[in-house]
Amino acid sequence: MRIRRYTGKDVQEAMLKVKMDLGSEAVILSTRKVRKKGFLGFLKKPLTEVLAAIDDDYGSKSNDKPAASVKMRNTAVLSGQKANGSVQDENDRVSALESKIKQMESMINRIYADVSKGKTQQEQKENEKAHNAAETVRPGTVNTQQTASQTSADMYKTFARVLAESEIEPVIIDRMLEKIKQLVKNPSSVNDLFSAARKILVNILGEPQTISFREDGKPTVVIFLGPTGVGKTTTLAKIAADYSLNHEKKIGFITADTYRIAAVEQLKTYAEILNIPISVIYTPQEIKEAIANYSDKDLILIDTAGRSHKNAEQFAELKMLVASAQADDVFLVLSCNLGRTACKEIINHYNFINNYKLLFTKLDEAPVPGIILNARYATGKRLSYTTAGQSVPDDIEVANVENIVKSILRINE
Ligand SMILES: Nc1nc2c(ncn2[C@@H]2O[C@H](COP(=O)(O)OP(=O)(O)OP(=O)(O)O)[C@@H](O)[C@H]2O)c(=O)[nH]1
Ligand SMILES: [Mg+2]
Repeated sequence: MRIRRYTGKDVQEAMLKVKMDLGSEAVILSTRKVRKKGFLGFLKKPLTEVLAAIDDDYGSKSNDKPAASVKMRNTAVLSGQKANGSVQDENDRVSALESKIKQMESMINRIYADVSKGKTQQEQKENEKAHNAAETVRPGTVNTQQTASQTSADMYKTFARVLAESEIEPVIIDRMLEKIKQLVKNPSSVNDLFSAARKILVNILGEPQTISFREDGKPTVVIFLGPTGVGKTTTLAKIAADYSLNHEKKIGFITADTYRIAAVEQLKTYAEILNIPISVIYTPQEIKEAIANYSDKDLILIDTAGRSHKNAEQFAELKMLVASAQADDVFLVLSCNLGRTACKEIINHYNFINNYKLLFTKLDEAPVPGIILNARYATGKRLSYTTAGQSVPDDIEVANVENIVKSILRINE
């Protein structure tokens, strides 16, 4: 891997130099403001320095192939809205967006490549576990000849086992069994139970809701909360990219995450790529002013520091921040990797918020998304988005309830 530094009067200029020299596959490792060396340097405007890297495999610039076409999946997936304008305008806009997205995608993927490498072994194990479990019971492919000889009791046992393997809370399994026994009096096969369960679960999970925009012309303020490392900042960037690139919303970022050294830089990098202003606040009291400064925006997205719910002092500060922000929408971000007990504990700690939406990340890493059902059942809060990968802005969608249910019930269609 070759690593080089580039400077420019602003980030755009420095990025252009990176692109010209290393091509579009270059990975941005960091950006920072620097001053020219020497006494006079302090009198001049700071420059932007970008540290970029490229794999040696990519060879020289001439071998650097144009970025493959990236489909604007998000446009359809997230909202179904379409941009206006002539075909030419549309083409220009799409190519501009494609190159922006490609740049972001490649940046994120490479920066986290090392982390992913470490996860590969664990993922393999989880895949094997999921595969074995799915092999044990595949409701969609159950042989009716075999099941004809099964008693109803066996069928209910099989059904309960699948739900337990999907890490569904026992109390939910019991309620499901009760309900299904009322609905399906004489099941001819276990498939009858799964068909009934499918409808019940779709109903429990309910219709997902994304950001509810204010209608009074004031900016809609949205705050992202949740435990450490669940993907709050990455998800906020994915949502910002969608609203900024696909719906031309004017966005402002506020970060209250000054706890980790790299946290502000992480959001600043997204802010620079998306051309979104960012303010950093150091105390909960500053948030009102930061929000007021964005009165010309449509959407204000607030990133918070991942806080352990077990640390009373940190959590008290978070509560103050939430109270001062008076956000229109609160997203509680939870990772599908969380264990059942941890998830229950976290949810209990966040019950100081009256109204929030559940947002689940790392669906790609979880063998089964049982936690989604457990959390929805326990809180009664709406589902919103799910994310399934590190790629900004692609790996996010409005929660697909049908797919979540199929995955919980291990239905392969
Ligand atoms: N596999 C996978 N990784 C994800 C997903 N969302 C985020 N990540 C990764 O999770 C890691 C943490 O993401 P962040 O966005 O920094 O998480 P955070 O909640 O802001 O972390 P803190 O601010 O430290 O609490 C990064 O490596 C992300 O790329 C996802 O849906 N799937
Ligand atoms: Mg963060």
